[in-house]
Amino acid sequence: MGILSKLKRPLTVALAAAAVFAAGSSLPDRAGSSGGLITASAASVSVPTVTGLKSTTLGTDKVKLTWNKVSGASGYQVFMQKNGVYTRLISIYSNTNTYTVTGLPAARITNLKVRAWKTVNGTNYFGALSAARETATNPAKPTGITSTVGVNTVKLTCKKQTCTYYRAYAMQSDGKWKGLANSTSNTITISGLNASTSYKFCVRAWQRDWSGDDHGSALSDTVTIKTKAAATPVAANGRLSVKGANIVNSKGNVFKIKGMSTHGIMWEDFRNILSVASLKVLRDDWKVNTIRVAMYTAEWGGYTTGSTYAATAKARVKAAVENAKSLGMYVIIDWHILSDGDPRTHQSEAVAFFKEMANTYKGYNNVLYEICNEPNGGVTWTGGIKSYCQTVVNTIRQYDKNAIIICGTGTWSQDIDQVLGNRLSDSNCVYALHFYANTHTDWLRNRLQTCYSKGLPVLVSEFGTCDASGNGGFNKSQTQTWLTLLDKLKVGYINWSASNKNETASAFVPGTNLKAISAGTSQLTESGKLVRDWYRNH
Ligand code: IDC
Repeated sequence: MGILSKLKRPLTVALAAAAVFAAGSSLPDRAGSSGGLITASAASVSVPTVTGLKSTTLGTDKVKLTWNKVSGASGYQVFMQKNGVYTRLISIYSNTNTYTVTGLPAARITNLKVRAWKTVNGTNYFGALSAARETATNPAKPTGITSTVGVNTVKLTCKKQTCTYYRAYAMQSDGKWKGLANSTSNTITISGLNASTSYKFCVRAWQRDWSGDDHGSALSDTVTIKTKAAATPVAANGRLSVKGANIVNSKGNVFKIKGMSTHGIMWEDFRNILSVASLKVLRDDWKVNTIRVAMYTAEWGGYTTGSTYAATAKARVKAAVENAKSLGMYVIIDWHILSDGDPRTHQSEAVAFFKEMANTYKGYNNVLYEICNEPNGGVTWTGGIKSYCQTVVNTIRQYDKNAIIICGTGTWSQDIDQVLGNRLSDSNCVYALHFYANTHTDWLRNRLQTCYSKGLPVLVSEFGTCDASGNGGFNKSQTQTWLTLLDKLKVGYINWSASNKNETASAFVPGTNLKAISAGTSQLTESGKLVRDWYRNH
């Protein structure tokens, strides 16, 4: 039988000892372990067991005990458990009911018991030991805090010390500390933080006692930490390139372009979406990684319709490239042919334009070139588009060896199948497939799947959620069927359009200030809501 269970016996234990004694000399150090034990006459003196033993931890080295007084007691003895044995700490020679244990180490589990005694006719009679009070001193204040800072996480490390666990706290806006994360090691990881945000943290060490109560240290000194800026799409992925039927990042992992296209940038209002503020909303709230800058060539105000228009368009393209670069977004410079049908109509202007662009942006890793939006009017891949593309690609490659070049295909960029077995010699080209969900359905999806399975790199550099006219016929389910397929193939897509024109394809309601769009859905059309929601979740 162990000493602990012996001590639990609810007996009146009498110890033979001198009537007068000095503390610690003639009273036993171990409860129930003295010689000269119970006598027949002693058994008649009853000393009740101490009850109501309570404690308050006072800092790192003291525990204050209180208990219910035993009536008629001559004094008390306080016992502390050491190496599994309750050993006497003190004999108190009066009927008092408090004692403060001092000189304890920090974070020390401290189990205490008290018993009363009565001295009758020179003999000391002891009550049983009380129930144990299980407590602990507080751990020391954590020191030496260092941090490892991430975008959404911070790891705090403090000097290792005695305790059960460490807890990190963050200062709230009301000035109060809020516990965030625990760790049994001296490194605590705090997650779920916002990027580019300053936080005040501190650490507290906790010691758990045997009854399950935790005793906290003083708070460490405060550390102020700013989380890192979120990696931008370009910072995270670097230069894109074509690998097999997909676009990959600089590490060779498949990268899915999720983009918004402007409407025509010759229109003052529509080009406003290219402001840093609005692009940032598209990047952060919409999860867009690519902006397509649609520079019409032949429509009103288009690049080929006059030198003033050309100069204006070029300046806007350049501003857009810089804004996208500053936000780490990919940008597509789109030679937006439409009514000019055959790309060869303005081939010489295209060559001059892309020569300048490639020379200017050869060192940029966020620029892609789309060299003919939508050939149409009967021109086929082999009947003119391919030769145009090869000429412009060769021009670009004189300067920029690395940028992806997007080549339009026949019938408003639907005839990707014409490219099968007839690709350009340049391996860093992708071929454009455009769809409008209420017009182009299974038959065009099947064409995509066939071409993809044969290894043709395709990019949906433009899609609408509605009729091909851009107005009417919003079709949510066809859009979702398309996007589901594209996600499965990891083929990128870019929505027409991030504009506020009063037409179904527009993402923003008429009147929206495109220069400073808001996050959230309050400015969005049905189409805008569908696209934003998809982009945020896929
Ligand atoms: C449409 C615009 C519309 C404009 C018209 C002509 O949405 O406001 O009046 O061009 O400039 C495309 C073209 C794209 C079209 C779009 C919708 O690439 O320029 O925009 N579309 O018709 N191909 C298929 C559809």
